[in-house]
Amino acid sequence: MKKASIESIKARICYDSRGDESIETDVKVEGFIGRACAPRGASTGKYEAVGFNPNGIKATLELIFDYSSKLIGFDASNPKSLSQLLREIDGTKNFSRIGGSAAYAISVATAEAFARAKGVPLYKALLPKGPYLMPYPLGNVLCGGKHSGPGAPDIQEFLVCPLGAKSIKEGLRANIAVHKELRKQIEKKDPYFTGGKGDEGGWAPHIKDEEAFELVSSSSKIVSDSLGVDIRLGVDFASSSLWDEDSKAYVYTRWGAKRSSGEQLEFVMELVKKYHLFFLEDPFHEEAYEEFAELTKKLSKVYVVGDDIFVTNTSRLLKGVKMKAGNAAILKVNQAGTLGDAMDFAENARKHNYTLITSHRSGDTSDVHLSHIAIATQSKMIKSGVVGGERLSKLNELLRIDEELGGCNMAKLEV
Ligand code: 2PG
Ligand code: MG
Repeated sequence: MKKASIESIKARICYDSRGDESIETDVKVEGFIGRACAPRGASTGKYEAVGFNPNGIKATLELIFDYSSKLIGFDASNPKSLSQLLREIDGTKNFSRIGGSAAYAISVATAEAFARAKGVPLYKALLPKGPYLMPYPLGNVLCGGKHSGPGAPDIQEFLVCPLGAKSIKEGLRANIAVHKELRKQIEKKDPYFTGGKGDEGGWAPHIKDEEAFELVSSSSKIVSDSLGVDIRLGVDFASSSLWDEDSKAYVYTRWGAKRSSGEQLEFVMELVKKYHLFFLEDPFHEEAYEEFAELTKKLSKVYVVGDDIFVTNTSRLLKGVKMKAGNAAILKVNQAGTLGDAMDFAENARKHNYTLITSHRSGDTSDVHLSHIAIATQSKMIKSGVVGGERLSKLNELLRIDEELGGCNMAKLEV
């Protein structure tokens, strides 16, 4: 697509779904404004881009103003060259001066402004020739770990995915139905359940992990049978949050269990068998390449997914490729910092046959870019919760894209 340059950049402080401060930018390209507000994680990886300037969000804002003079006039058509320029200006590896939130907001807003200037949707501006396939919605129905209070399970996310869905409409309907059915099941166990939810909109009941597996599994089965759509279970262990370096063990405080790496591997294998899990995110902590490789070798037709271990960083992914650690990767633009870097990560993941899953953050905004990025990176799944305004904004956007494309085929999964 023909070049177009950045005309202005404006930044402000906005709030994310947890009520935490975030950076939003308006970028103007050929008179068209693109706007993006950065999301923020709670279970962040050690190697992610740094969120803000160490002196805080105000210092971050001032730096955006500072950097703008070097960005104005720059070509907005190519996220990768913009990313390179931002890195050069920042002079750091992980955006520790300007902050990853600013890098995110500038790069995503620029891409949106460019798409608007060209009169095409963002996914088409990023992937002009297609093919366009719908990612399967992977939805958090029950929250634990760092996304909920101390009474909820240790495991961070109990996920469902409608693998049998033939369209995004059918898929979203199935996930929402599981979320509703699960509430009924929880209330049967606990008549005083307050309806409390975790950060990503999944229920956050006062139950143990084993019970959570049973309830999510039975709810999915009920919905699967009634809608005639195969629904499978997945888990984000967010193991870096459970790992205790001193005792070299995964500590499940609420469960009352401590598992060595070997025991964790056995535990994960048992869960796969018992609940027919198809998706295992961060089953080990962020340095555990060898354990990831061992588990990947032992399983077939299961996604062993790296989030905190790869942090949307191409060189960390390539180390995984070399060691055969995992077979799938989470893509979070703000982990990388810029959209250009995240797209480079996506290309490498596809090249090495790692299945891509584009993901929200636990603290998110009502922006809809995630859906476009998932399609443009040819992600097979999109992890974006099930309910809640900041989750549904993205899922509803998929419905609009589906309509615009005249009904879009679902991506192909290998499970
Ligand atoms: C994760 C994410 C999103 P956070 O661990 O995958 O679900 O959580 O944004 O808190 O890192
Ligand atoms: Mg994760």
